[in-house]
Amino acid sequence: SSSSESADNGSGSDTIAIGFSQVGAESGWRAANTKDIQDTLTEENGFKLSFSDAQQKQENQIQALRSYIAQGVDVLAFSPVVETGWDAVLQEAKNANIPVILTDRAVDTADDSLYESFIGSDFVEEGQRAGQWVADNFKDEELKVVELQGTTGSAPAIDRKEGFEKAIAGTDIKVVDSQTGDFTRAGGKQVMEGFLNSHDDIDLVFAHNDDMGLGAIEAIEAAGKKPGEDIKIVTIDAVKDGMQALADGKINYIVECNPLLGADLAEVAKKVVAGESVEKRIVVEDAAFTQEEAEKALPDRKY
Ligand code: GYE
Repeated sequence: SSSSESADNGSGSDTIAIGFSQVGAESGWRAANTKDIQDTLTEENGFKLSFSDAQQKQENQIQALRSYIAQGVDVLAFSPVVETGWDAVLQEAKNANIPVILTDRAVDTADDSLYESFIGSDFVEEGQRAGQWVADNFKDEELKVVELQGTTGSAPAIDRKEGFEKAIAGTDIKVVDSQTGDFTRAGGKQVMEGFLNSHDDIDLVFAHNDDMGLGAIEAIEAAGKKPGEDIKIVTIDAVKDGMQALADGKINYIVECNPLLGADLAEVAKKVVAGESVEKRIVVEDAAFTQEEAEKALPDRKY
């Protein structure tokens, strides 16, 4: 069994060997998520964590998962960079009797017995809340929106787009352009520069994360316009830099995405290894912030 393997590999029979494949280091959100996982899955807490950064490449994640399977870890966890293309490696884990826990992002698979649990936010709802704020505040206006999408094919990019579109359906709020900025600040800046060149009448930016919104702020300022006033900005995540820009009036609204998934992951991993049943889907709760609320929340913000 997997627990006797953990005794064999010298980590002690009570220690859980866990292999974690992280998406990358693309954003402030990701940095907070990585720190929380590394701070929680400690030896003190009963874990021997092997951690790797896939630099936003699926092939790197598959390679990392295969090497953890070969090492015979007790449990695998990962945040899948994109939704599709996991069935083969998940089947390999299953054949090796190694349970898999998904954190943060979902996979798209016909066979959901290939993983034990998925811990993370409801991204459709996040997009919907962002769109609802726009609809509530500008419902009687013709509004031209540009969208900075997250990584193509990733669960948060697909779902946030869908949720936002649902919320603005039937209004005069129109998404006139939408491209990926790969969840990075540099990507957001570059795509926003292109948008500013091809549209002279942008009213609002919907960015799938704070970092791309922060990149858009740079592009808007370089074009001689005022972010938050001439061009409104709505983002998702609520990491420190985003919250600061919100409090400073450069962003108008942020829907939170909670990156602190370590505690839930530790609990689910312990249960799975002990053979106890776990919930298939654990939805993490998110808040949302206006400019005034960001100002109040900032001093106590942990990430
Ligand atoms: O919103 C973004 C990060 O998967 C929820 O990935 C996560 C997203 C997060 O790059 O900042």
